Amino acid sequence: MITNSIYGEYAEYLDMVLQDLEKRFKNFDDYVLNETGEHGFEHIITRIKSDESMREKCQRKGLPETAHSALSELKDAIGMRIVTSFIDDIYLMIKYIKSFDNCEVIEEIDYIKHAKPNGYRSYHLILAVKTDYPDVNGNTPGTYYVEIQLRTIAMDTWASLEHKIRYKKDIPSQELISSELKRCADELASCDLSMQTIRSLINKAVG
Ligand code: 0O2
Repeated sequence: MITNSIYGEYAEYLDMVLQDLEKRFKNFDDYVLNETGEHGFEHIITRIKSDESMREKCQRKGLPETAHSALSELKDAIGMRIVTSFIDDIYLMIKYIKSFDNCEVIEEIDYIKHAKPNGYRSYHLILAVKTDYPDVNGNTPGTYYVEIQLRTIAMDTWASLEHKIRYKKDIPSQELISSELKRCADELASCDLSMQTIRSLINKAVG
């Protein structure tokens, strides 16, 4: 098959990997809901990195624009963002993800315990998923990589708004804006902690 996509003949497998994982998370949510009466997470957003963004990232990283760079050197062609209500839900999800039998967490960064200097908070994982499909290194079963970001609603709100305004160039008072953004991130983080505490108190009170 002739294709102009940077993902080449492997493009067709990316959605399948994503859908399989999404199904597992939905099953987990049903299980948690059944056990606790509460959802395991709020919602999931998925994306395959666009051809244009992946080519731009290859250029930025000094890599050739090939399927090998996109699917083996770089590991975020397939992306999932899991948004939870509370901080504890994030760590419960991570425990669940680590229990998958055909997946291995090969990288993890806790930007919640160690926020970025600008205030960004989220938990990032790179998952190596063993699949039934061929991969770009000539293996069948092949390995596909998935970047998973886990955040609370508050962290997601901040990241979405910051992402929207970050790309506006020539902003006056850049320093003031950065410090205000950081202040907002810290206030939201403090709310997350308070909401977590309130939830724990309620759960303890009702048994
Ligand atoms: P998209 O479309 O969201 O994937 P790099 O990927 O090289 O730029 P690195 O070090 O590999 O960076 O990964 P990093 O910084 O740990 O995480 C990359 C992704 O996390 C970003 O993807 C964002 O989704 C999110 N992210 C990281 N830092 C910030 C931040 O300060 N603000 C916001 N809003 N999001 C952030 P991309 O590349 O933006 O694209």
